Amino acid sequence: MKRNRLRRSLSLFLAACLFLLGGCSGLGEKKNAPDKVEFLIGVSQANLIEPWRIIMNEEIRQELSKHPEARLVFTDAAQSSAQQIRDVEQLMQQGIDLLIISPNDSKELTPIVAEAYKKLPVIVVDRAVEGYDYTLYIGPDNKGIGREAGKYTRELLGSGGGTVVELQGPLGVPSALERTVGFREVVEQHENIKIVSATCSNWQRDEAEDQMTTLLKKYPQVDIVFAHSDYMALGAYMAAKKLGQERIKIFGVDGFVDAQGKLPLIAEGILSGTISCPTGGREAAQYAMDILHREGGLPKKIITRSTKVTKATLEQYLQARSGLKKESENKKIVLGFSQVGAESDWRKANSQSIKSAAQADGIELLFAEGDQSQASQIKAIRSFIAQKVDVIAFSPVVEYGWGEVLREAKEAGIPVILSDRSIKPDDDLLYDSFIGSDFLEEGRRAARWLVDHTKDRPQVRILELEGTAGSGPAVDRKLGFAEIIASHDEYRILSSELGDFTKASGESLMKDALKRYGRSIDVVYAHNDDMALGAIQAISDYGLKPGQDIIIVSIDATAAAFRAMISGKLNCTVECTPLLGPQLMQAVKKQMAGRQIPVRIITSEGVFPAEVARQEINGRRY
Ligand code: GYE
Repeated sequence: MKRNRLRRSLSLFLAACLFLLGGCSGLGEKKNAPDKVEFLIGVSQANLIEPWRIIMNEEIRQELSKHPEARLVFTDAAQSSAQQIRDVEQLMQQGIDLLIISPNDSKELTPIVAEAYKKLPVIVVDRAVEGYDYTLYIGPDNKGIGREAGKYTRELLGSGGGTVVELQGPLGVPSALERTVGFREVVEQHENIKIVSATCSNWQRDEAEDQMTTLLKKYPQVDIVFAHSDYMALGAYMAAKKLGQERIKIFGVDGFVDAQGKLPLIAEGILSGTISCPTGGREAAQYAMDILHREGGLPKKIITRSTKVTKATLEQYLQARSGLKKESENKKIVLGFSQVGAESDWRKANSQSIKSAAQADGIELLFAEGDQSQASQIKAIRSFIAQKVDVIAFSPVVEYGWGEVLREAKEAGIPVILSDRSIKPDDDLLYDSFIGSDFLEEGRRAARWLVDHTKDRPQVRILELEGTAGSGPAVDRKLGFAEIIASHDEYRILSSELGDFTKASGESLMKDALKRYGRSIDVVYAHNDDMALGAIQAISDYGLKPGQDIIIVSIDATAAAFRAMISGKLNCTVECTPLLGPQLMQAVKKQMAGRQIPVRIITSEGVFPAEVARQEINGRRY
């Protein structure tokens, strides 16, 4: 009986892949081909021996089949970087309008991706490339997947511990390496858990079966198997079954559904569970059309969400994947938003963006103004819970202290989206997505500009004006800046002063610092433009020329900062866009449609030195 079930599950799994493969073989085919194809999209795939990639291609094909104006061309590099480079060159020669690439190797493919990015939009999926020379990156959090697998392993074993087999993917591949690092971070904290592992060179089922057979003969007392893919987990199951060891609990990674939208490996108890790992194909196709149709609000990076799926949560998981929400679709969405305050031009632009995007999308917005106090925000969130809003979003004024109220929201069944700033500990089970900037990178960019701009000086003494204590942007902008200047001995921080992102705090801190340090201040690094503008005022009052006697670099890129650069008083501002409203509403609508939303959406940003201010200011939107 069970043998038939196994055979059926195996055939279902393979049928799912063959179905998808068959779908791929119609590459470039177009039913009811339109009169005029507007866009040609090239998809450069690293290989097609991994089921995960077959499914990624099929998701792209299925999503783009909704767009008759687009045609697809797929290439398969068959695990060769040299071949993939040739594939990209050939696609470029074919005149593609956009490239979707899943690199065979991050480092080897970085140059050709940067080359392509000079000429057309490039979406990188799964393995990233080095640097930021691409339009959009979409990928999973593989270390997070490993940690989730570690937590599940400990849950399955209980306090008594036991013996665990880890069937790894090829450790030369970042995804496998990160999964095992995350997994062991969690499991090795438990002294009663023994791990034995084996590596599978190509994520294949039959190799996993062979490896598992060898391990079971050597370690007959195995309790749990964690395989880096469901396909490999199936191989482990077949080995355990062959050796009469069905009691072993086996789980994998991926969580693909078959042609019927089911997950038989879990439904039929072949696997105890899986950690989902979206391929990013559907999202890549959706954003490709947004880019080609010049839609605004494009993020820079999207990290897809991975969740543990078991028989108990399977129905909810399948519904989230299909996006079929039982509730009536035409119900007006009610969004509760708790704002930090009105401390800066950036914040005012952020509030305006959220209000206008909600209005444009027909979302009822309950907007709670903050006074830069966590207590007020927690009170506002609790009021949203009491009002049973559909979704809660907020910009946490500080990183810590949100666990209790977010658990209350979770218990009330209300999804939470973080906008602008994030929380610590970063427990993404307490929120559904974080849409915001990479503050670490903003701090690095400010320092890189400064070093480039002052590298001939024998010494550079810096006054740092910090944002609100304990806030995500202040913490990370400080770290990012310090990381870059650490490798330049001639740069040193004279003093770091705690501000609160307001112009007034910038002015008073600068006034005090000038009394203490006078002309020994060479540079002011302000965590936002408003504090920089306050400092500029204090420097002028002191009798020095801001932007000349003292160089000033800040972050946000507000209109006032551009005006200050044009008047020669500010030297550079690093962009941190407040225009998060459209992306937030997109995420809210997807959440309400029952679709999974990325756990992290990082916005796209640039660096604006004074010399470009005049030409750029008219194009600015905040
Ligand atoms: O830089 C500052 C605002 O959280 C990124 O907060 C935001 C920061 C921004 O007050 O101007």
